[in-house]
Amino acid sequence: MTFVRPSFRHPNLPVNPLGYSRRDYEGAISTLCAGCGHDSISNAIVQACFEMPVEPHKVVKMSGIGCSSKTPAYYLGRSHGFNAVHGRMPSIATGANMANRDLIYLGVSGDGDTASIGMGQFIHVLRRDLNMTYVVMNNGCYGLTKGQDSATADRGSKSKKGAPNPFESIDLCELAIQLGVGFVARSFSGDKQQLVPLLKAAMFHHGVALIDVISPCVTFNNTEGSTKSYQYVRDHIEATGTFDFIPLQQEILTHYEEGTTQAVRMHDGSIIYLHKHDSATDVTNRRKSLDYLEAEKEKGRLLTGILFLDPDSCDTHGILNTTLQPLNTLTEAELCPGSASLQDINAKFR
Ligand SMILES: Cc1ncc(C[n+]2csc(CCOP(=O)(O)OP(=O)(O)O)c2C)c(N)n1
Ligand code: SF4
Repeated sequence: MTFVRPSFRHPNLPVNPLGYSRRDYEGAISTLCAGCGHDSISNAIVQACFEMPVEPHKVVKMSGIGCSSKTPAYYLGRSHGFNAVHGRMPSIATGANMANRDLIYLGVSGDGDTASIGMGQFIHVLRRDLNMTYVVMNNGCYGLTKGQDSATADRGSKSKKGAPNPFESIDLCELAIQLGVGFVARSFSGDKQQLVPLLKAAMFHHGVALIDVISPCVTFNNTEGSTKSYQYVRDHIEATGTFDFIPLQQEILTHYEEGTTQAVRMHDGSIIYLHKHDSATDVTNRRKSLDYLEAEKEKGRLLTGILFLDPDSCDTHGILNTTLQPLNTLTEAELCPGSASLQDINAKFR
């Protein structure tokens, strides 16, 4: 049996301004369980990259290990890819990004891959503010190894087999806001309308952009007692607002009523318009964002949308003041300017 998509395509498929059809952003046929939330996220990634549009060869897709980390095989078949070992995607992303800052870095991971074995790598890539989009496909369990509770499973939540989880859960978004991340969002795999613009905005953000996507595991964690099931999420979801992402090159047609809209200009001039449900929502204030998240949690609601946004954040290259030219294009003479230069550098540290 083959899972490779046939290359034949209808000659009149619609194309984006770069001349690519949606098919050019797809990958192999998914082997995940039918109904798995991760497949919906893969589709949203394809849609976002097609619509933005990005050149497929300008994207680097990376992951660790897990059902979620298998998904890069199912999208962006013409992009660069690296499937790291369990929980180690951030260090691979850091190395690649340091060598070539000119590409778009898209990492996907699971809640096990990120919040358990990969927690050390995760928090450090956040605090270093690597210029990448980091998507967590969060199902509250280790799907690939048959559904054990993960560190994001809520206390008291119960998967298909086993007892209610006795431990406190880790909220990846709160952690990211505390660590100074400039773009923090939460979404639901079943909400493509919200997820696609979120992905686009995240890829344009300068610095690390975290999107925690609740993505139900239909095989092991979609039961009545689970807080990561389709039913539970649908019953408890609340959004900071609906929003539009307008890339710099695009004509601005959006119009919202005064007083209900927050327009945030991104680093490159693109704009995010947040149409707020509640006029008290201010996603650019770190403390208020944390309060809002906690307040909704107390009400038993799952807050989605953009949770925190700092349009002026600076990525690792900016923090380290590296050259604008990608390091992998520097010549030997530029990289090794000679022992006199080395002595000068050493002298500055004495
Ligand atoms: C070093 C190491 N330890 C443990 C495993 C076994 N293992 C594979 S995937 C996984 C967890 C996957 O969970 P998650 O990241 O949430 O992804 P999901 O499958 O739920 O999408 C574990 C524990 C492994 N592959 N490597
Ligand atoms: S086991 Fe769960 S996470 Fe893995 S593919 Fe199946 S539904 Fe998705």
